[in-house]
Amino acid sequence: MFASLKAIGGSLAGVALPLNEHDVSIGRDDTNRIALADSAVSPRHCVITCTADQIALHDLDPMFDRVSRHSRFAGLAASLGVARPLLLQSMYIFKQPRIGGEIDWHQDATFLTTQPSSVVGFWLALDDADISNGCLWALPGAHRGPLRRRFRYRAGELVMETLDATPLPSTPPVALEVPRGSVVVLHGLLPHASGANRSPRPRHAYSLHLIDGAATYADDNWLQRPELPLRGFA
Ligand SMILES: O=C(O)CCC(=O)C(=O)O
Repeated sequence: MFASLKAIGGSLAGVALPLNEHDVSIGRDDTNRIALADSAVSPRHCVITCTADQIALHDLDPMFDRVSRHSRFAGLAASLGVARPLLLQSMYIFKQPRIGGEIDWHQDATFLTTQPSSVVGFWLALDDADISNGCLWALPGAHRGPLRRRFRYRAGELVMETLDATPLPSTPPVALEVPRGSVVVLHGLLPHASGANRSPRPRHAYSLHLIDGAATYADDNWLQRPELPLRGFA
């Protein structure tokens, strides 16, 4: 199992989120089962995602397909004015009791760039999320600022490129404490982060990122889906 996790982690190193070096990205193993790491393997937290050629839970797994294409998510996207929603990327995030690590401040558009920017995150709390088990944090109003970084291919290499060195505003961050079953909607330019899970309780979440098909998807984004065309909510 560890070998296949390493292989998957290698192919995804740091792509889905700004993972710390101890975090483990996991996906489908050699036999196409979802591969899970336990705390012996992952000292921090675990993210289930898919290998580069098996991109998204919502397009690969019937249960995640059903949840992701629920009419309430479709209605939410419509109410946000997303003209032609395309479900781009999804992941199941485990923040395990006491060992779940923090996720640094980032903007989702760093990883999923379109012109104009259109990425929206739907973050579904599968457990009550609070400060003690590593809830999300956000900087209110900071989505009005620039996109600061891009994680993209340059000359065949994945690089983190600084676009705008404007520091994050000094506004106090707000903890997005939510009960299980809540959806947090994340604007693609909103700087957000999450804390470590120092509690005895898990903090699981399902995160789905969509873009507007009316925008142009960058051809140097880390995530390209040539063999798995993007679909909307239908
Ligand atoms: O669940 C987390 O801890 C972070 C999730 C996140 O940053 C995202 O879904 O964009």
